[in-house]
Amino acid sequence: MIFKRGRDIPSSEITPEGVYHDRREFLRAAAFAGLGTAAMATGAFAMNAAREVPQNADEPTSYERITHHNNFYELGTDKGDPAENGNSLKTSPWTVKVDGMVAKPGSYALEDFLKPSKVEERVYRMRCVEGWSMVIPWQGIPLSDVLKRAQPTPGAKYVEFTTLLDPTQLPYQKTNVLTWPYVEGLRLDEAMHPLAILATGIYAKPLLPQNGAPIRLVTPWKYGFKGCKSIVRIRLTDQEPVTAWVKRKATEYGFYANVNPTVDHPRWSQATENRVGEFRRRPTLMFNGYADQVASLYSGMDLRKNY
Ligand SMILES: Nc1nc2c(c(=O)[nH]1)N[C@H]1C(S)=C(S)[C@@H](COP(=O)(O)O)O[C@H]1N2
Ligand SMILES: [Mo]
Repeated sequence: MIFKRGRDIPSSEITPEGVYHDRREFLRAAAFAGLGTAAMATGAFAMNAAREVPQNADEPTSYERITHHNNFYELGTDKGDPAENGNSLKTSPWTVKVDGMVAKPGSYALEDFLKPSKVEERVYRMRCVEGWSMVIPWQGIPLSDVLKRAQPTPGAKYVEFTTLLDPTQLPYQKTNVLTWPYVEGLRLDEAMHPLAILATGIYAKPLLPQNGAPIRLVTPWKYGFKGCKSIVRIRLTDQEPVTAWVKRKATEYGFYANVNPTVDHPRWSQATENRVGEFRRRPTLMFNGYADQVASLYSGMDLRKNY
């Protein structure tokens, strides 16, 4: 079959390299997303380009597993807790505030926050720092969209993300497993990278509370804890954000948190991973397999020091 890239297809519709690794996976993903022929054609176009990069075969993880094996400590520390306790989180109405070092700060109802952007389909490998991994078909908007709209001022260097603070909705905020609210951060250039998205759905369904409804960060080249859930605030700053995990144990959970099979966690190896649902462990890939896209962000940096 020959696909042509239509002239009328905006570049924002082109699936980024490394998302679809083979035709089978692409067609499955396209089918559940209900993509039209034009989008299918562009997907296939990108798929052919991506084929030059060897990738391991990546079957999307089942919806059942994606929604029942979670880390969301505000809803409990066992993997099954967030699915069980998620009902207490009220995800509508929802407000997202964008502030700090931006020319256009604002507080938006979620619908208005999303409206100017086109929701995109991204099938990403995800790797938890604890050693498990999944392949998740996300829907979301590029984080760069939101940042461009807010217009960071020249001194802005970092982006901080904050989860809702409300112990009535997130009952484990009454405990001190972490310092609440959960805070994460990225360098501004990382946040502007096209792979970084704010996700609102999985398998074309709105996010469930356990996955960080109604909107959460996704940075597939980093360990899962960067993916701040149920975000209420995005703040631009000139200081490296002090993240919840850096506060908890900076020697074990660094600010960068790039997936790196050659830098072990102090208490375990990061060389291999357990893809949830699989029996045999797989080798972990540098930057979780996204090195071609993101390695240049870290050129000249000592990744042992900046873990
Ligand atoms: N607010 C908040 N966000 C969070 C966490 C958390 O405990 N609280 N856990 C992180 C960790 S450690 C991982 S691995 C991912 C898991 O996302 P998932 O459950 O959607 O797979 O969420 C991240 N985001
Ligand atoms: Mo994690």
